[in-house]
Formats: sequence, structure tokens, C-alpha cells
Amino acid sequence: MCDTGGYGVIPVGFTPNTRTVMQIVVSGSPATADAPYDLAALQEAFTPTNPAVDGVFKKGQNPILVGQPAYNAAYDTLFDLVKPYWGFSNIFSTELNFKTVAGDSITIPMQPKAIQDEMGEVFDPEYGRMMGAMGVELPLTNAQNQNFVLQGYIDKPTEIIDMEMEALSPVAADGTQIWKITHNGVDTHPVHFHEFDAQLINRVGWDGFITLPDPTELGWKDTIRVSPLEDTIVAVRANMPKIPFGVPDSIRPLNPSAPIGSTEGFSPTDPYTGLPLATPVTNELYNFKWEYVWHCHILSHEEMDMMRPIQINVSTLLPGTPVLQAGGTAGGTISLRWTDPTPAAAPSTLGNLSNEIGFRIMRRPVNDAGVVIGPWAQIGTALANATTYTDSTTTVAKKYRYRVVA
Ligand SMILES: [Cu+2]
Repeated sequence: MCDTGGYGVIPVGFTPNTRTVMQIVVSGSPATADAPYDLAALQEAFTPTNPAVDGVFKKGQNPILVGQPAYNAAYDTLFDLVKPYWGFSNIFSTELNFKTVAGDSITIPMQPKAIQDEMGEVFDPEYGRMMGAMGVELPLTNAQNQNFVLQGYIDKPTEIIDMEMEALSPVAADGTQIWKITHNGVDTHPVHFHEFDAQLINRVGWDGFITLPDPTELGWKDTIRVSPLEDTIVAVRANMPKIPFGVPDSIRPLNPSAPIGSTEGFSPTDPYTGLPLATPVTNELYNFKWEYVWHCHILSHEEMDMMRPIQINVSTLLPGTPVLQAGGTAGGTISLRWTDPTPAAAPSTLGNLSNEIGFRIMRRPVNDAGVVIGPWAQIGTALANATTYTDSTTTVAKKYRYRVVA
């Protein structure tokens, strides 16, 4: 120990220190001698001298959404330097005109979002403590007239995204969104997006001065600085991960900590008009579809409600019908076996809109003549992609009819 506390000099790589979080020790030795480190080859991979060869950004990442001159080298192209399709937002812009990597000219209306964190302007309704919050900017605000409606985490989603299936260049109306985040407060917040990464387009001060992304802010980011008294513009596009099973919607009370029917804690203001809500919001079961969030990544800010849900509308189709076979003897075990229309091993099952979330196993009693004498009852469930179920709850000498519902 040192006379001022703490340890003496600790070799790098040894605990206790604040440098080593996890250490991986590799045993054994390589079959062949290590190739010498080739810096030139690494640089060539990132910025090929041959324009016909793609660099690692183009090869390894989904195409950026909004073409800008900073990406000219990455895509070996010349994006527009001047309006209209230059891919930048002015302070008064309500839509973004840009060119895609594929060369299409696209116009997308911007969605007005808001952040506020100033003492006396945003506070928690229970104790009056200063806090930060997110919300929506009212349409057509400007440098002289900023106005916004803050929303708590329990208020209904205002960030609603239609899921696009393929990770390709955007086209109009495919679910790509441009968010113009107006920050009417005092501190810079690292705003983090779940489910999708965002492309920073530009920032624009309320004096109209446009700031381009820093070199370290180019490409895809999951967290973006949002600073006060300026607008931060980002492009987002959700790509559904291709999975071999269905995912249930998130259906839950708007405020899980309050009884259904409670009106406490909800914003009294219509987030789209700024007018008082004619009917107050009451706590209800709400379908968030695929539910994600965006929030300030400073933990204390996130905890004080600087977070909003994101509702992602994912397309689904009804699963196909399983074909059922049964064998066994009542009183013993009855083995059910069925076909899964989207079997796990089939390549077409990945990302299939008709993937089942699971199966319900149903049973009803029949008499000796096969005539139904009782209602269907659910006796069990099976996971998605399962094809068997064993019923050991039958009574000897009874007869049953089964069905499996995807
Ligand atoms: Cu924050």
C-alpha cells in the first residue's frame, strides 16, 4: 500500500487496476510462424488504391441511408454538394432531400422530436425534482418560436416504425425515418437507440449555422451526442433480424406500476397538436408490437424518465396448418407428432413471416362412437419448431380427439 492509499506500481495487464476488465490467456503455439504485421495491407483494405476494389466500410456495413460528400471515397462516387438533393437539413427544413448509395433521389418528411432538461421547465410531477425528458417538437417551430410536448416513459409511443425486411438501400415509404431532434435545454446528452443504428446527418444551430458530423461520427452509430439550442438530425431504418421462429407482440399496461384505469402520471397534452387532450389517457393494455426504446445513456438521466418507447410494426402472416398424427393407448401415454410448415432446418424459415411463435395442444373427449362429448381444452404448449408432444394425462378406456394449433 502507498502512504496516500491504493497500490504501488502495477504492471499493465495485472489486477487490481482500472485497465484490465477481462484478460484472455491463449495457450499453445501456432502451427506456423506468425506472419509479420503488414500495415500497408491493412490500410489498403480500408482505402483501396484501385477504385474497382471496395473498402471494408462498403463491404462490411449496410449502405448508409443519406448520401453525403463525406462518403464519396467509401462508395467511390460523388454525392451532391449542392441542393436540392445534398442530404443536409437547414434549421427551417421539414423534410430531407437526399441521394441514396444506389443513386435514387429521395424526399422524406422529418419527424420532429424534442429534448428538455432545464431547471424549472421539466420536473417530475411527484416530487418536483428537476429532470430531463424526451418528447416531440410541435410542427413548424423555428428559432423565434420553439415549442414542444414532453412525454414520460408511460405515455403512448410517438416513435412508431414500420419494419423493413431487407438490409438494402432505402426507397421512399420503406420505413426509413429522419428524426430532427430539437434540444431546448442546457446539457449535451448521449442519446442511444435500440434495435437500429442511426446515421448522423448534421446539426444546425438555431442561428442557422450547419455543423457537419465529425470524422468519428461518420457511418453507423448506436449513440449520438445531442447538444442544447440546436437541432440534431439523424436517419434511422429498422432491419428485422432473420430468425427461425415467431416473436410475440409486447402487450402490457402503459404504466405497469399503476392499476388499469388510472389516469395518474400521464401527459395531459396532445403530443401532435400541443392542445389539451379532450379525453385524459388512462392506464390500459397497449400493444407495443416489437417494443424497443431510445434514451439518454447517462444512467441517472435514463432512470429519471429520459427514455421513450419505440413501437416497431412487424409484418406477420398466419402460420400454415400442422398435420397431426397420434399414437398410444389411453391410460398410458399418447404421442403426438405433427409437421411444422416452417421447420427450423429449412433455409426458407429464416425470417419467414409465417413462422409460428409456438403451438397449443388441445384435447376434447369423444364417446365410443367417436361423437364429441366435451369441449376443447388446452392441455399443453410446445415451443416454435417443436414437432412432438406426449400426453400422459389420459384416463384408461376413454377416447379423445386432439388438435395442434400453430
Ligand atoms: Cu442525458
